[in-house]
Amino acid sequence: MKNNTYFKSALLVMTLAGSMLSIPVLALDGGSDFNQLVYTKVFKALDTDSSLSLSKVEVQKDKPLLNHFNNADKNNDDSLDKQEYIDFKIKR
Ligand SMILES: [Ca+2]
Ligand SMILES: [Ca+2]
Repeated sequence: MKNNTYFKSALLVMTLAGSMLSIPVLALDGGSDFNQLVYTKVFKALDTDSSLSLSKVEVQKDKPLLNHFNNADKNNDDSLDKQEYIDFKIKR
């Protein structure tokens, strides 16, 4: 039962990744509703002051995002709203 083994290891990876606040969706296609859901959760977790946007300070934990902050910030207001964040994550 190859599929079963795959499922178990995928679950393990997701559990590990989730505990590190990484993105546990590497095995899935980009742009799915499920990804949107996960990114929404991570967005809220990163948005420590609940301003519904991410400042550079708030994305310190996400180095790849921090490095591409200016690319992700489409309207150049020095913060990422949820849509900017999700668009950036889904494209990668
Ligand atoms: Ca914020
Ligand atoms: Ca912005």
